[in-house]
Amino acid sequence: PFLLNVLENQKFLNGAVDTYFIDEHPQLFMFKASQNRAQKILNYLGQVLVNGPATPLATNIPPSDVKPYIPPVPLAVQPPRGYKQILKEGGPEAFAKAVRQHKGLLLMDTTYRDAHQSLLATRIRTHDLLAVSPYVAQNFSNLYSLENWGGATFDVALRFLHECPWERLRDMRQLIPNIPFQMLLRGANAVGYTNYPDNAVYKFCDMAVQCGMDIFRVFDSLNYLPNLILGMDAAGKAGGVVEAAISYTGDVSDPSKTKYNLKYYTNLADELVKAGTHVLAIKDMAGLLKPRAATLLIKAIRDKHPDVPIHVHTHDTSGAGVASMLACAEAGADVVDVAVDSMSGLTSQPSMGAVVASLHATELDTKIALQKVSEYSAYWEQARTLYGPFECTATMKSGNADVYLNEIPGGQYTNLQFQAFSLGLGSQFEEVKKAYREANLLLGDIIKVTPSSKVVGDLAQFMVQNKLSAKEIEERAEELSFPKSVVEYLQGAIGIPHGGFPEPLRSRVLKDMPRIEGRPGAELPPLDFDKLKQELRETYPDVTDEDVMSAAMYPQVANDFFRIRDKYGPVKHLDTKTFLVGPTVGETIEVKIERGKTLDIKTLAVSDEMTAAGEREVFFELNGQLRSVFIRDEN
Ligand code: 3PY
Ligand code: ZN
Repeated sequence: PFLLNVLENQKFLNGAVDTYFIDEHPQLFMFKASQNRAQKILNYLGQVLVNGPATPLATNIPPSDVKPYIPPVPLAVQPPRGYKQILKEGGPEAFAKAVRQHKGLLLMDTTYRDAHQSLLATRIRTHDLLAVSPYVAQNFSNLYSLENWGGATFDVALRFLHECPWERLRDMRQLIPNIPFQMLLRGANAVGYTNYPDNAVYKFCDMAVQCGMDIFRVFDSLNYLPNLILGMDAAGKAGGVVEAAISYTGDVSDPSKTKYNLKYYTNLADELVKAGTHVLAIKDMAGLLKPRAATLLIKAIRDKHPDVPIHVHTHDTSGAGVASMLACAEAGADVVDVAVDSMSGLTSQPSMGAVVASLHATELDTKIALQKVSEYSAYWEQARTLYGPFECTATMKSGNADVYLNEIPGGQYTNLQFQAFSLGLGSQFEEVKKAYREANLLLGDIIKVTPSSKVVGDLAQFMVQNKLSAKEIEERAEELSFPKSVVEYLQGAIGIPHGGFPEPLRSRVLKDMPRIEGRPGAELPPLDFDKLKQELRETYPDVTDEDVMSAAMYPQVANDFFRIRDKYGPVKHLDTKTFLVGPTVGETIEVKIERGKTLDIKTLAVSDEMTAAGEREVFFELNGQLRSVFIRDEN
């Protein structure tokens, strides 16, 4: 109909429009594509109606029926200037300087990444992130950054949400032009669980910057300097702000804990500053940094590095998160991480509203309006109910200070609790936590964060499942068949831990297996992206360079994603309840597949009868027209 309108348009027919009009508006000729997309979406809806959810649901809490209220924003008004503009105009050094000179406390909002990674198994969809993004741009222009990418989001977007993480990043960038975007880069592991060839890490960072990424928090799961430096160099060469992170474990306020003492941390800070980091991050992934330790640690680093911005990350697992972040601020940290109130607490970050209110009218005032935080929080309070199937509060009812004993990182804590409860054994989680502590000591008391935390977790589960004590593990190491991650860790596949590998455990487990000396990625041959692209194009002729990078990170997951995308189209446009559990018969949903193009889909019926081919017919009204799809009944 659009095309006909154009051909009837007198101005167009008179040639009063420039000759590039059609070239510049290819969408005028895209009927086939959008019909195709509509058909694919109907196939998806039919599939969920006939065969149930297309992504596994973890709890029996259903998604709610709410349409989260989005506080209005003035449409034609540009969002205020933010740190993104300072970064754009002056580059990373100027950005770091402005951050260091800022008088009050700056905040990073983790709501778009770590908060839901920790509370909702990373399942928040692009749809719900974008809905509130214009509000964030208008009202939170003085954030240091919005953490909205990396970590587990990349894998989960592809694997469970059937969306492209690169598209998510570009879409957010369009709506939030003024706040720096921040991602979590697992050093030489990029956004995966293993070391990648160096060229893959460099190219990954490059593409992230092209899609709108600004700040790279680079960590290594063993604080292994060569891995850290590789990630820092990749982020820096891509033009990003390098935020090298020291992963924190132990307790610097406890004199009996000597392995990770102040000296260890200040030495590492020296190395990272020497390597040229723009900002120094303390990554307290398990929430072990008590207020008194925070004061000691931040003061010690601040004294040695008066000019480098310090940014602190924590988790609120014990409940002491707000107190610790206030202590950091007072001791000289420039930025701390918070999540909006309704997405904060427990294994997530401490509450934004609590920090904002606590510092109001002090020298460290964040200059963020509590009223705005509350409106933003109200949105997420409702949106969160859509994710009932992944809600950690299905099992987690309170904070838990036992994290100081077991040192389990936030996201993993939630996962292990979920797993233990789903096994239905009352004491299982207590046993796993106890075993986790023992496994950590067996492995030499290591830094625990993705992927080293998985090594410790796997060993802990192995001990619980096989009823093995720490002593038995040591004594019977030669005959036991350890989890793959544990063996690879001991081989040196993710780097070298502080203080070296545990002996005699290592020799007993590995026997004459090969060992990797030094930085693991240095031994990997470069990844041939052209070849990978050609291979993918044989099955998926339209793959983009971004798709190729997804496949480099997660070969199997990306392939499954391409297949699902071919079959079901842009399911990211569906509202979350419909995406998870399908539409309700008799209900009409609106699916905006692009600007100005909305599908109105009414679900009419699913046939009771099956065809000879084992298919059911599902009937819809699509923009007023009757349509049906045939879906194979897999039940
Ligand atoms: C991740 O690697 O995803 C983390 O959040 C580590 O803390
Ligand atoms: Zn975290």
